[in-house]
Amino acid sequence: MVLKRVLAFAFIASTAVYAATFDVTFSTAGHDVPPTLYGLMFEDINHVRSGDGGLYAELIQNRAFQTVTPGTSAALTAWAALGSAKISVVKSSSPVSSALPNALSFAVASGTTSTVGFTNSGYFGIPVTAGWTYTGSFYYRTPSPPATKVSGSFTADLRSTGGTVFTSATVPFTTSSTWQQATFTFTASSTQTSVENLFALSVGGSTVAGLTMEFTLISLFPPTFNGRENGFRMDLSETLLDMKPAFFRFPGGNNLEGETAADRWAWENTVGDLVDRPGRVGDWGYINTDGLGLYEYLQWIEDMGMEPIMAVYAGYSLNGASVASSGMQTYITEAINQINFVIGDASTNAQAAIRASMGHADPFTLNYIEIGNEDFFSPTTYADYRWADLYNALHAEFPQLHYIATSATSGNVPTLSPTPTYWDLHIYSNPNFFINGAFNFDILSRNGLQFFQGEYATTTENSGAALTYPFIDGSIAEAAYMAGFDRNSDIVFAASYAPLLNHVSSTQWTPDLITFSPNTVIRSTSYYVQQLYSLYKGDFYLQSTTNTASSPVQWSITRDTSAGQYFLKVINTATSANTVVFTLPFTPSHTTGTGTILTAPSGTQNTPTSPNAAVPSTFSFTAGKTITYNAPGLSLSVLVVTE
Ligand code: LXE
Repeated sequence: MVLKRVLAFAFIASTAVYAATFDVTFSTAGHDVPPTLYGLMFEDINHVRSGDGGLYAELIQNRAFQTVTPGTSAALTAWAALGSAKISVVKSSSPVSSALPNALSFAVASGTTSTVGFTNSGYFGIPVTAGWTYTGSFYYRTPSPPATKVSGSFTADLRSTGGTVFTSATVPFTTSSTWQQATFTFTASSTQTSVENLFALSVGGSTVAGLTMEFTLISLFPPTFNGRENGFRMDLSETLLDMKPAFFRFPGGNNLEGETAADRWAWENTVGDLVDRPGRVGDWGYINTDGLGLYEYLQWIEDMGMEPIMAVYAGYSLNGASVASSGMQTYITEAINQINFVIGDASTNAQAAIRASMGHADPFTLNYIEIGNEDFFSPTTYADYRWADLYNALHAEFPQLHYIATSATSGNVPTLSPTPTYWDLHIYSNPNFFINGAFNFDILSRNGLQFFQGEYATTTENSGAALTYPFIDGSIAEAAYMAGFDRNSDIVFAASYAPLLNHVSSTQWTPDLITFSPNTVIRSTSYYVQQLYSLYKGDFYLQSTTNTASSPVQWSITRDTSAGQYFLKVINTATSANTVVFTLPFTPSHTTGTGTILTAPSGTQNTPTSPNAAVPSTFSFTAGKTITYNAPGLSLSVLVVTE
């Protein structure tokens, strides 16, 4: 209680110190803004799911019974029988591939006449959208086929849980003990608001009476971003594209590391034909199909106009164990192969040849490799040998790439040898931390080190109360902190909020930048902050009147040199308005300028029930050699001034 009073007093005192007007002058001196400054951090997190069931457009959950235990009810997750059919997951006596040992066994009793089949409920629902053509496929066989072949047709459809069919396709089949692949498409003619829909595969009971069939890799895709096969969800991709992100850090985060080394994300299990991908138990407690594999990530990153910041496993897993020094070679080779898959010459390198066989003969763009993730959890082995072993081997093989070390928690970096140039820092905290931290990078010496703020977010209120969604107070605090990224972009080369995505139905980590359901996308208040910083990044930072960390108002001025535009960002973290008076080094060519502002009352959150509680809006202002701007409480504004 006493402490609270003291803090309250300190707050009142500090706001009282500041006049309501901030005078800001700037010159044309400054430094370049790196083109990589604002991007995305991604891993498959947030059951179910930011990758599977999220960005990865596959609609069928548990499509290939990967990593499940046959015979258990959990193995049937998302599946149900239709009619009198009996379904179970079995270990196939003759699996479709060594990677996919399991299959759905579908048994129909002799004498059956009514319709039988099975359904899948998707990743907490399936969207039905008018005009969408869905592309489906599955493998099937009849382990003990009858002497006389049976031919017939399945019906594949999308239906409500009540049984109303929205769209369907006829899929002919013939019994055979070997695996056959069936493909089909259907187009929805109506949009359903509810996502409580099912995918069904059914057949007349008399056709299959007495038969037992096996099915696996039962897949259904909606139209995907850029029309890519095995591609990404359109609405989520477009939401991310609206941020114009420069980079994509993947595949983790914790999800890189595995609970044990054996469970790590291993690139070779994520490429090639889908039947050759075993999947793995990811680090957030659910199966990763790895349909979203290394190739798919890279193709989409290219389609999105981003560049990858790709992590390689560095011999540390979440159970806290480090690979022994003597065991590192396996992972060094794996990392070299992973990089060769991305940039190797397909005519001479085996891993690059796999890439070419998948459709991308040319190397992908790759500049940054992150060695591990959060190795401050095992700093001793990282410092003793893991960093050096990987860095030395990778640098010898790929000297043109930049290698990022992960073990720094703040500007105080541990000693690694060889000395890294690039460091990834992570911070999750409360609004006051980010407001007071706006000058954290200013105090670092300019000694050649470059920083990636690879993860950061306001995860709690100042009281310590956890957040389910970002709230405006935290988002504006992040905006104050980000003014520090702009200002220090001579040593901060990249920054990304984390985590990026979560499915509204089930989540392990909140808050997240973007929340989605099977058919909706909710942009948080922090999304809009990230978006404004990215869209108005500019290419040159202009030095201006120096502020202090504890000031309720922060600002940053950048320029898009070729457009002759200046971006004046004003961040007011106080709940009441403050005025900023800018004195420009030139007289603007237009007397009226346009600005964009994100502001909302304290506590405002964008949620599934109120997705647009705070969205940016535009405004006009009078532009002259002096610009007086009254920044509302809790706001981020960007004033665009043309030279
Ligand atoms: C740190 C880690 O890198 C991520 O996997 C987690 C969520 O973004 C965070 N604990």
